[in-house]
Amino acid sequence: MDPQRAEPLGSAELSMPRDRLALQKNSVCSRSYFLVVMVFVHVYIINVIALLLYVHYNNGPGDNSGPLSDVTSAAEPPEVGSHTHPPRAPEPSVVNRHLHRMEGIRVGHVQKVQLTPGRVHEMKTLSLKPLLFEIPGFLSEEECRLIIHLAKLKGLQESQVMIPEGGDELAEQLQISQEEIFHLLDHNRDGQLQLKEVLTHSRVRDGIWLTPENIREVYAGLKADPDGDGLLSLEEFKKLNSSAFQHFMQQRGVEKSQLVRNSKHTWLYQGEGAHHVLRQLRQRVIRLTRLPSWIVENSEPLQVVRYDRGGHYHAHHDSGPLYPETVCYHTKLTANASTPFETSCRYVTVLVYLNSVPGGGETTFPVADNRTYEEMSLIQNDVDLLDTRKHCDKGNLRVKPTQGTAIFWYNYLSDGKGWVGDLDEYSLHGGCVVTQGTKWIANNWINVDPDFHRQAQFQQLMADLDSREVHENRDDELYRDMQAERDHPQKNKVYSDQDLHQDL
Ligand SMILES: [Ca+2]
Ligand SMILES: [Ca+2]
Repeated sequence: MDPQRAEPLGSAELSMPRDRLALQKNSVCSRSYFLVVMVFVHVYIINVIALLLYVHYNNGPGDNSGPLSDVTSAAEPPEVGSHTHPPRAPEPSVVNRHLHRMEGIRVGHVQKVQLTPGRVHEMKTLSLKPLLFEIPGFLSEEECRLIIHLAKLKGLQESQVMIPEGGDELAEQLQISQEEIFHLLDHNRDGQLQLKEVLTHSRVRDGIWLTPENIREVYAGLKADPDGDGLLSLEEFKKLNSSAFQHFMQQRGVEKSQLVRNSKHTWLYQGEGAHHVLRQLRQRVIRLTRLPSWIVENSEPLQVVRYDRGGHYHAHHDSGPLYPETVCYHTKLTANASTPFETSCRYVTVLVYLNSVPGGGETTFPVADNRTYEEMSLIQNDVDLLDTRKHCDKGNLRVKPTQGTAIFWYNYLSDGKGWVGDLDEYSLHGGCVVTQGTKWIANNWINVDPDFHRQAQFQQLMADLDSREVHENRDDELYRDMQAERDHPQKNKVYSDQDLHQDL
């Protein structure tokens, strides 16, 4: 393209020799001949330049403003396992830097979606904050049973192990004084620490889920609140060792029910060569979310979770907030920077219920479609909306586990330009305690770096690895290593998917 650009350049260049030729029409033949040759040379060079420009702009995204211009090759679909796939056409979403986002319309709205040949599914809007949908019959009974079977063959591990003490070291490293911690915790700045201010802090730090009763128990055990007003003053707080809480709880004995989550899980590879049901599930997720296959194919493997009776997962976000310094686990290798904040950048969660649970086990969205979101108001007196063992019934929305039903939601808002924006705090959710039977679910997370440039670099890296045929399961291994490191910093145990393939 771009004849407009090439043409003025060409005519300007050509005009000079033409004039000269006219002025020197009486010159000797050899000189005229020389000029004609020169004109030819000029035309030739201009043609070459025009051709180069044509090639450049045609291969390019057609817009050389901003970061798009140098991610052309990265934006090509990486063609995971391209040696066995038919070539895919470049997706417009790549070029336009636009991720599809469903319209919720209104709560209760039902839209029809075609996910499998010859069948139309119904997708119902459950909430707008977060944007949450329910799709009954997303998986068949047989597919659900098979995925459970594959997970059992692979073997499941505890989802949360006790986190060793280390809070003091961190505080020392950061050189934060007790007084500074006190002021950070004193959210309402009244010079006293209320129970909920202490609770919020404790959970983040050590993964033990403290209830208001636990806190009172710890206060009594450590004689931390001598005036007995249920509040910690700065003086009272200063006398407390910052790891005293955890010491106390551990000596007392922490049961699984007191952890943030109580379940077992495993990861199932979904890339090339995986079981056809797992491949189909991934394709169905692509059709459901309408996100580019090159993003979905390079996202985390399928996580299968089992909650036994008494199992739960207190309310949480699937991904973290985004600060300028935040890097995503999946693009960390390409980010080429050491930053203090890391998160999983799970743009979308697709959760499928693999069985119908006889009692409990609902997925709760405690603040769905709430008018406001405020972290501190999640705990009011003794009602803790985050507590899925005690207060699931007080949340705004609960989804009952029904075999084959999928729910999916966006953990991040849009940035207004078609890419990923801020964390949607309303996506807070948890697994209510299972009171009867066992609950099996499968999670597919779609990872997108909010930094478009880094996501593109990541895609390029994956495409390069693939073209070198480094390892057929390299993306899965990449994720598995990250996940293992995150879940079990001490053990870092990595399971082989080859075992699974051989078993099948
Ligand atoms: Ca306070
Ligand atoms: Ca007190």
